[in-house]
Amino acid sequence: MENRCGRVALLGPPNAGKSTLLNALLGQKVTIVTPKPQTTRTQIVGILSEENSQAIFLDTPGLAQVRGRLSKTMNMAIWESLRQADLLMPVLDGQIYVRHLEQVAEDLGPLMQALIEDTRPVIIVVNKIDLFADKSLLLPLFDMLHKDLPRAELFPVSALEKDGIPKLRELVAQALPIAPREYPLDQLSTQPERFLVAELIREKLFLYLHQEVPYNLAVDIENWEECAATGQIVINGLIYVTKPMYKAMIIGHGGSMLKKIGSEARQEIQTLLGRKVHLELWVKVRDHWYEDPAFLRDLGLVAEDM
Ligand SMILES: Nc1nc2c(ncn2[C@@H]2O[C@H](COP(=O)(O)OP(=O)(O)OP(=O)(O)O)[C@@H](O)[C@H]2O)c(=O)[nH]1
Ligand SMILES: [Mg+2]
Repeated sequence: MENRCGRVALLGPPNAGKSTLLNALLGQKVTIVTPKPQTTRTQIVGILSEENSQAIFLDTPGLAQVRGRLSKTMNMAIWESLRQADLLMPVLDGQIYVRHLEQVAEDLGPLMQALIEDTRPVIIVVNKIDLFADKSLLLPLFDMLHKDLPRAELFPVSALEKDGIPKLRELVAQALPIAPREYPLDQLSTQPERFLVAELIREKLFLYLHQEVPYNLAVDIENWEECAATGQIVINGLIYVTKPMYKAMIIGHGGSMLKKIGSEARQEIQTLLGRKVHLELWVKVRDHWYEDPAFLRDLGLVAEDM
């Protein structure tokens, strides 16, 4: 049997479950997930290798408006992923559109237009079907999507409950072009481990901080060392914020917030690395960090070829 290999762009509105879906497809966490929109900030690569296929998934930021240069690089990550893809995979939050069909055009207009003008294969994933019992509610949405884009496959899943995931893996593999594998069988991502560690810290910050605070912070790994005496990996993470007020909120009363975030992040980092980890977090004010292209590049928020 010939090998199939290609890039699959996960695209769609914020919070649709693109990152949850990618982790479910891979059976491992390569990208962070939170209930807040605009969690993903750049293109994240997740590689699914099977006996006769290799799907290179591109997770992307949600299609929406954010401010400044970070928003530019986020948008670039979306359109760049769209350009690179062999297979286009919009992900929609089914629960929203079964109730508000008219919102599809509002949220997805430009993306649907781009897909209509394109000839590449499309699988539209309608996610979060665990949230409603009556699956016939999906029919008007499916009808409309089919009318707009007859060549698209429509596929309902629950990424959270892994419902439909094995079948979706098969469908993706079949839609890829015939081509040799690009990455070794055991490679899961192209992002360095350091980046994923910073992301796991950011995930906990997103979970515990509210309003505008998560959107005004960035995480960088300053130092990463193996301690020969204890066998631990010592990691120093630096959390950048735009205002002293946010620094105080992240640290919390007597350091309690930062302690909780550090302890939860450390547990996940230990699972990822399979090693004992000593994690130290510091918070630093750096005004307008999101406007500094060199800094965004250092943080890994601008992909090499962007
Ligand atoms: N009930 C339910 N919730 C889901 C499902 N998939 C994702 N979620 C939840 O939806 C929220 C957003 O998930 P993400 O995977 O971060 O969404 P995203 O599309 O990557 O979001 P951005 O990165 O912000 O664009 C999280 O709270 C997930 O747990 C699903 O199938 N069912
Ligand atoms: Mg995401």
